[in-house]
Amino acid sequence: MSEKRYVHSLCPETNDELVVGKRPKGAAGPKAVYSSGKHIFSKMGLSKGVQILKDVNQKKGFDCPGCAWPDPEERSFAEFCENGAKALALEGTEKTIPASFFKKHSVEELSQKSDFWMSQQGRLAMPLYLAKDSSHYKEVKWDEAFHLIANALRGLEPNRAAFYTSGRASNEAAYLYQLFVRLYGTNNLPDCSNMCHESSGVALGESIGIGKGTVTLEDFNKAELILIVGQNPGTNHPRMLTALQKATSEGEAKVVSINPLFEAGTSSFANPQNLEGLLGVETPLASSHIPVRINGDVAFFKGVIKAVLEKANTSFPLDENFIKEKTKGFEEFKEKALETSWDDLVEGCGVQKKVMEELALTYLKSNKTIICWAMGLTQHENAVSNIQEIVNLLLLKGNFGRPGAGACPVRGHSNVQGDRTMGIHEHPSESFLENLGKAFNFSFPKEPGYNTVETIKAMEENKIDVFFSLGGNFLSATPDTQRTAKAIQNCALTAQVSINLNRSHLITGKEAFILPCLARSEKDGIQAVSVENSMSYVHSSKGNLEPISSELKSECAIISEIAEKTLSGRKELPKVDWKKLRSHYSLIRDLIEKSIPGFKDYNKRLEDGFYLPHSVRDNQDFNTPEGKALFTLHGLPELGLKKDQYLMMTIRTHDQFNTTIYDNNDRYRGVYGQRRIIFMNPLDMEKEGFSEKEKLTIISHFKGQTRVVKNFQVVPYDIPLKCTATYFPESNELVHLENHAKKSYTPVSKSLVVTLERS
Ligand SMILES: Nc1nc2c(c(=O)[nH]1)N[C@H]1C(S)=C(S)[C@@H](COP(=O)(O)OP(=O)(O)OC[C@H]3O[C@@H](n4cnc5c(=O)[nH]c(N)nc54)[C@H](O)[C@@H]3O)O[C@H]1N2
Ligand SMILES: Nc1nc2c(c(=O)[nH]1)N[C@H]1C(S)=C(S)[C@@H](COP(=O)(O)OP(=O)(O)OC[C@H]3O[C@@H](n4cnc5c(=O)[nH]c(N)nc54)[C@H](O)[C@@H]3O)O[C@H]1N2
Ligand SMILES: [Mo]
Repeated sequence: MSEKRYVHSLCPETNDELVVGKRPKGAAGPKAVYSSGKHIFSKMGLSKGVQILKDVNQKKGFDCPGCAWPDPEERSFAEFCENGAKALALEGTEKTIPASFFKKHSVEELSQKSDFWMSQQGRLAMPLYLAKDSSHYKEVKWDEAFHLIANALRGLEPNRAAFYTSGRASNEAAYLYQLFVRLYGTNNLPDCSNMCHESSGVALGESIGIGKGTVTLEDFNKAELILIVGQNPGTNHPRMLTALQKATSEGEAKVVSINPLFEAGTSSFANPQNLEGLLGVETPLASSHIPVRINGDVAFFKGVIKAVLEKANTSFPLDENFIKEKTKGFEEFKEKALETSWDDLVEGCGVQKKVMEELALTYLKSNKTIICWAMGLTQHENAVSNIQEIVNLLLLKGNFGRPGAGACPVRGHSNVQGDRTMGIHEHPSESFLENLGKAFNFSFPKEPGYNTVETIKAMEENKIDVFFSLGGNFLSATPDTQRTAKAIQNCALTAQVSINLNRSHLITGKEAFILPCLARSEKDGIQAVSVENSMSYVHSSKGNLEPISSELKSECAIISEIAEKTLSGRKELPKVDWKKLRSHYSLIRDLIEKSIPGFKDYNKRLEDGFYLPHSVRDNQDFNTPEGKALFTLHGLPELGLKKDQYLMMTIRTHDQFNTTIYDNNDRYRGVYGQRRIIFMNPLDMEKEGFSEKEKLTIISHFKGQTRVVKNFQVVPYDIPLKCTATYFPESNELVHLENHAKKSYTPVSKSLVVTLERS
């Protein structure tokens, strides 16, 4: 094996100049419209650009490949946002990567390029193969690729293969994939959810008996109070701002943001879907902002709960009836909550007692409260506690299964929730396997498989030979990049279904494949697929653009061909007509209907769309073992920062979708030209003697071990003392693999303990 091929850069530095500018007061407005247009029309020309924007998120069109925020019943003519436009521009680009590109550039050479450069190269247009010991990818025929992958799988004990999914796969693709993997004989189905909202699923599952959010979009118009916790909607769910604007201007909702940063989107918003917004007239959104310190949320919500319990009275009571009829554990919960000392709570969250008391009063006065959250809560060691404290607070006033109230984990990838419903889960529930088993009259494997963190460890221990990836960018999205890179290289074969080039194509097993697929916005013959949004609403999605290359296959076609070749001749397995399924997705939906509850008349109901049944939302039924919603008890997380240590969160800029980098700017935070930066409070900078733009080495500490990255430029920022922030994925090298949330195994990418030195 040529050692050289395996010396790679994992996140190369660039020499681009960092410019620190002014931060805008609010989000969207004319600049967002300009930016959308720039991305779309420069990459795909006017007529294709208009075509793509006309159909995105429309009823007969296709689902935006960006985030999982739902579409309103009444659609605007332009039902997309600036960042959706960037995602569309990337998949709708006219540029493809020719075979000559891979002849010219070796894998080693490509790995020296930045993520931004990679995303600018255009769409992958033909299947590619990196043979053992070779330095360059070369074009390969689909049949040969399928044959080689199937052969590698056929020779294996099934648990020596792992099958990753990123949350963009459609319901049909995800269902076929999990069916194939389980027939093959394993539950090794790690997915991006493991790094994302897994903590929400675990927490809600335990507390209220269902791992999904309990509100619909209509609830936002009825709510009296909406808390936005650990989430940056202006960048990551921009269409949520329209819902918040409606809730505050047409409804009566008060919006409170709880975040170390006062993000532009939550402060105010100029809705580009109406004339005032286009001209830049802003609606203030959050009535107040509470700058909690990083990972201060358990302490903060415990404080609010304590004050709610102390201040509840006959004018503003708890929902005693709900507590009595529908919950368990209240008495002990109340006793413990009242015992915690205010000093510990204030120290734990960095917020004054008075502020927690004020929010408690506002909460008591509101009859309908929604609490929203995202990665600011799910990516901590105590992430499950964070979310369960939110549930505790909601339970006190019976904010479940009522209009205008509930829990709203705001999902990331556009179909990440649907993929889970389809069975993309390394630890499927008994009832899921039972239903699948009945549909196929077969006993599927029960032994839990590897989640994302466990997959990397298994690779490290040489327990995985074949790694298959349905979308995503496993290397760059996962923690401990150096270690993960070595682990991946232990595999004999890696294969990825992708639409554009990314770093996981460059850090591979001994043999590797890139299998290019159709994007959401492209025509897949006459077939439509379906997706489920963040609020359990299932609807169809049908691309309208001509595919960029005739060589592309749909995800369903790729999966079913590999399944067919891998499983052929295994007489003990139930018969599945893979060929027929790939030419008629309606038949896949028939199978889904047969094996997953809630999909009755799936094909018929698809065009209009439908909500999946939801025990809590529909009937206030809590399917926990006790049959009630549970009040849960949580200690305060250890603070334990040494004098020279800081907490660091890794967050997204305004110009990226996870590991896909659209540009090097973060307009809403006033940062331009460079991504290798660290935000710091000016008082902390002064204490350390750091000046603006100075280059720092960041050292993370976990259980006596360290990880180091260099040359991150300091940007002074309005962030709580002792808190810092860097961008993902540049700082993933700092996240120790074993540093993950309790119970959910979600990597702790939001509260790293770091020390800082001059580079
Ligand atoms: N344009 C665009 N859209 C996206 C994505 C994208 O990358 N780009 N990614 C998609 C995906 S997969 C996901 S999961 C979502 C992610 O959506 P977000 O969760 O909004 O993404 P992050 O940038 O990780 O932002 C986390 C927010 O939490 C705050 N925060 C961090 N630590 C804490 C804490 O301890 N407590 C509190 N209260 N707040 C904290 C940060 O300041 C930041 O505002 O967005 C989805 N949508
Ligand atoms: N430090 C740190 N790490 C994090 C996070 C963080 O906040 N901080 N966030 C975590 C979160 S929330 C998530 S969800 C993960 C994301 O993890 P992933 O989902 O694995 O990563 P993405 O960057 O979204 O994947 C991008 C790639 O998907 C492929 N792709 C795009 N569209 C399609 C399509 O339609 N079909 C197929 N087959 N492929 C497609 C493209 O080739 C693109 O390069 O990262 C996690 N990692
Ligand atoms: Mo995510």
